[in-house]
Amino acid sequence: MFTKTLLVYFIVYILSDFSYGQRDKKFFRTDYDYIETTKGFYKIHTSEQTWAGAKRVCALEGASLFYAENRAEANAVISWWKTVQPNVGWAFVGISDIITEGIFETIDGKLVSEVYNQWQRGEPNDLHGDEDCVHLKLSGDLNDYRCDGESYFICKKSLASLEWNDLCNMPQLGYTFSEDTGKCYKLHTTPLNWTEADTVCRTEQSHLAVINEKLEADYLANFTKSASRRRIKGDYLKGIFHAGFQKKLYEDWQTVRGTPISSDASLWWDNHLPTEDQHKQCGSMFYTGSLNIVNCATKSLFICEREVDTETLGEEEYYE
Ligand SMILES: *[C@@H]1O[C@H](CO)[C@@H](O)[C@H](O)[C@H]1NC(C)=O
Ligand SMILES: *[C@@H]1O[C@H](CO)[C@@H](O)[C@H](O)[C@H]1NC(C)=O
Ligand SMILES: [Ca+2]
Ligand SMILES: [Ca+2]
Repeated sequence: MFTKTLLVYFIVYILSDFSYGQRDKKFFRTDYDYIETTKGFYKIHTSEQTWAGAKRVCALEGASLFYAENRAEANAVISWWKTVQPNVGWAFVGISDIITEGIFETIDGKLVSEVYNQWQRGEPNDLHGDEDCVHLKLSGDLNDYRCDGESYFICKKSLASLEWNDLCNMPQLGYTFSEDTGKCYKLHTTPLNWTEADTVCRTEQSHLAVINEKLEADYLANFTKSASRRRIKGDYLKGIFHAGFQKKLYEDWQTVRGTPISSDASLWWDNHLPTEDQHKQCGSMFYTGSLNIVNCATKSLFICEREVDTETLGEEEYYE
């Protein structure tokens, strides 16, 4: 027993050294479960979204809105669902007849007749002429439902489609490792307000960039240079990038990691630490790298940051 445990540890050690983040680890994200029989990772979201919102959240997570390819996958997912979220009765799946009424298609353009399609009796009924998005019920039946209704939903990532950003130890390939800071960054070029930007970074398992040293500010000023020059069109505040600090009600300025902001005045625009201003409660970085504060409703580009987590996850797979 003792030697067996040692052996397992040894194997895990070897594997984490040599197949760090590889597909054979069967690891995608800590919030997804892997089902061996379907070779896929799944997550049931229990915060409700419209169908379009659900599709977007899955995409931000690096996955896509789930639909079952066949009955075997439907059965496997439903039995997993019964163990993890038995109180969730139905969830949006990636099938709709938004494009042509009555022609249900998957989000990647397959006809519903080519995939799992067990409709509930009497469905799809396009109730009130207003049901174009599909729910999978825990019973295994499909039903068409309003796209703007909010529901739980299931995201899926197939093992075959899993790619890995080795330097950043994450599935998102859009993150760049910086040798200067030892962290990974992604510049988002779709302008959003601070709150939305914060959510987008978290969904990607990162956070808005926390800048508390000159080296990092300099690196990021250079990192964002191309975007500053490219003049991305749209109605947003140019020349700044949302960054990871804010002033919450009754609290001091702090980073999104809950730590104090840097008190080194030379990091701040005009050598001023942020002050009380009820209209400016969110953090940003000026294109030169100096820190600044803005109204949280301001739309701008933003930088997500990820600390590289070298503790590889998903090792429990090997204990079976
Ligand atoms: C600035 O960024 C470019 C490309 O991203 C890189 O090649 C260059 O070395 C960087 N310069 C500095 C001073 O970091
Ligand atoms: C940010 O945008 C979202 C969606 O448009 C909106 O609901 C939210 O109130 C905005 N937040 C701020 C602080 O303006
Ligand atoms: Ca319809
Ligand atoms: Ca219906």
